[in-house]
Amino acid sequence: MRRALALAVVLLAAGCTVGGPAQPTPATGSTPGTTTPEHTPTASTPVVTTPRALPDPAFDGERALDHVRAQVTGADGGPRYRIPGTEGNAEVARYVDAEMAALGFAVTWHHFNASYGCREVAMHNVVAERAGTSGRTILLAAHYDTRPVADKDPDVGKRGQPVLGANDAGSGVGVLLELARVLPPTEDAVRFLFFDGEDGGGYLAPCRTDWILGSRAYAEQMSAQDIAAVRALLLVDMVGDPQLLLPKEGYSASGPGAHVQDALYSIADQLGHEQFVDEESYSITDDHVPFIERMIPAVDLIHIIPGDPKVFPSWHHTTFDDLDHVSASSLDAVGETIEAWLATL
Ligand code: 1BN
Ligand code: ZN
Repeated sequence: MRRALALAVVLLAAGCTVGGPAQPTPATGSTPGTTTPEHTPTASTPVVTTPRALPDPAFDGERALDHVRAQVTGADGGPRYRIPGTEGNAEVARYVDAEMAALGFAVTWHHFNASYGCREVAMHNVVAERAGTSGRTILLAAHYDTRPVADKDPDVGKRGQPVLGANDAGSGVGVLLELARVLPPTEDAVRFLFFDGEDGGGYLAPCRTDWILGSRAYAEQMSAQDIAAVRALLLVDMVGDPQLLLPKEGYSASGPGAHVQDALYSIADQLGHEQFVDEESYSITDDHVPFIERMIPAVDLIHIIPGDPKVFPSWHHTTFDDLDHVSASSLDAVGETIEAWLATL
């Protein structure tokens, strides 16, 4: 929400829609979109440049940051961890449910059980949908659970403590909740997926847990018809660092969503968001992978440090993943880019 924009956007691979049935009523008042002729790029089709005025982004990074604060702060003002199977986790699932319902979305919970640590845990993905008219669906996703152990903390004595997850969980959810408020009109249905059970993997003691449990459970139960209707899945994870860097995540770049990734980076470039680094980087086992396995075009926007063998920022999976490492301006850059991309559909 910074400035009036009148940009000519290269819409190669942006997948514009044909003007057709009336737009579904947006959940809240938002700028009416425009439509342009269909262009579905293939290897043999030429580059087509379509002049397009992007509407002034309505996304507000400060509001997204408010949602991050709300997640990490308990009713007593202390830290709220969102470890699967805990009350803090359920509280934030209810917070997401309430926020999305208040915006007019149809909210359901996808319940599943998964092995986590040494026991079976009841988990829940929160699903919120705005109906469309095109028969196609856009999926927007983030995980809301947090890691039970800060196993990369520089202080060995703190490695058994939980991660607050202001960035690693909080930032993605914050962006999606604010995006839901300003969601542009689309002919496609828009389904928000808030995943549980993403961040329990990679540590051994005392019992092994896997990553991406909620997204895997959700993708596995989707019908072939539901899968076929999905136009794209966009995942946001760890997008709040003041020094945010978003090179192109590898599985996204080499998978069926490469054209969606290209479109997003083109739009970010037009908007001047330098956090988006137009080079391919590491492949991350994140919540987009179960969808790529089902051949859905899926893109992960995740903070990776290009060329750094440590891959992630220094606060990752430490007790430093707190509000001091989340900035409204980075949330704004990511939210504005996704908002503008949605407006091209
Ligand atoms: C992303 C955020 N991830 C965890 N927290 C995914 C991940 C999987 C990261 C494997 C490192 C290794
Ligand atoms: Zn994590």
